[in-house]
Amino acid sequence: VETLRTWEGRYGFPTPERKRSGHRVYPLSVVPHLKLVGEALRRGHRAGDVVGASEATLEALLLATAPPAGPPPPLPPVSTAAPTATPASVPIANAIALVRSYDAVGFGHELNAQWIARSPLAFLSDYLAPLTHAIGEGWATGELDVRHEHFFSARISDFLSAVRRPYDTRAQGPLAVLATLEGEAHTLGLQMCALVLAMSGYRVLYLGSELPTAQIVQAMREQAAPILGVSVAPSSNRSTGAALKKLRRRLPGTIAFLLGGAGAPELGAGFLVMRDLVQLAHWTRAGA
Ligand code: B12
Repeated sequence: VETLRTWEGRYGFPTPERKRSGHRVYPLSVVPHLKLVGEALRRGHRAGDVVGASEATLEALLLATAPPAGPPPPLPPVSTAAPTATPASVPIANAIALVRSYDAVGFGHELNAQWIARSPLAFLSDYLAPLTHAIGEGWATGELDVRHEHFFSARISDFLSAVRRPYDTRAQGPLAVLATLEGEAHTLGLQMCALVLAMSGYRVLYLGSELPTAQIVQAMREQAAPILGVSVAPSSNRSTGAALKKLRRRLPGTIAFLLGGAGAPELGAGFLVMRDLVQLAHWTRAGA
């Protein structure tokens, strides 16, 4: 009942009838609608996106995100403790075990559980970014191999695209073009950046990895985009700084050029280097 009251206050649904005493009474007719909301939440959609939605919208959403046919999958080994009481290392260790055993279904459940347990920004900053770095550590120490990293990267890339979709459909803000330069294959940081921008209402033109600078310039022109975001991993070489400066010179000075990723060089004026996603979120809130 507590939850229903919160939803009513926040999203205007469900609306109860009132007894003479003032107590709320929920009509039975609202139950099917509530079940649809419950199922959408169970599949990882956020309350803000589904609680106020009509039954028709929810049905369409559930159809689009239908789980594969067959018996329900076993529950993943998620800690039952309250999220705040769980040390960050526990969910990370869980996730690594699921990656190591290529348990796509279990890992999907774990990602959904972590997504629901935190705000989107906390999910990215406190869970997914440390998990991605832990995968890198495991890879470097030989505990994991590149096949595990590929499995992980593919799952995360799918997950980030899926959770971004509802924000993309509603976004009406300035357009941000996102890409990595030639030779740069790391895209997960860029996808995280795309999600933060979309959540803040920015439109995102996500162009992925290894894009020649001339192509980036052309896309920016065609779309009259005011923002460019480029991600640089620590494996990038020395020529990256020069390529970024060249790209900057080919763009109008009014364009906000965001640089992120652990290998992003400090290039001075003309670049906004963001060391983490919280910084990016602040930037978007400040109205860019
Ligand atoms: C996944 C991965 C890969 C995948 C990438 C798949 C994909 N689709 O992205 C593949 C297999 C392709 C790969 C390849 C390589 N990789 Co790699 N990779 C990783 C791993 C595990 C994750 C990388 C990642 O996504 N990090 C992104 C985020 C989580 O971290 P971040 O850079 O700190 O960014 C944060 C912020 O800056 C922000 N952000 C990021 N980008 C942007 C952009 C903007 C605009 C903004 C505002 C913010 C922002 O978001 C993040 C959240 O906090 C890392 C481990 C690690 N520690 O990162 C190794 C790692 C980066 N890779 C490494 C290496 C060596 C390589 C290879 C050279 C391996 C090889 N011998 O072939 C190649 C290079 C390929 C290339 N040409 O680029 C090393 C680099 C070491 C170094 N200092 O040189 C690392 C650190 C692994 C390790 N521990 O050894 N890799």
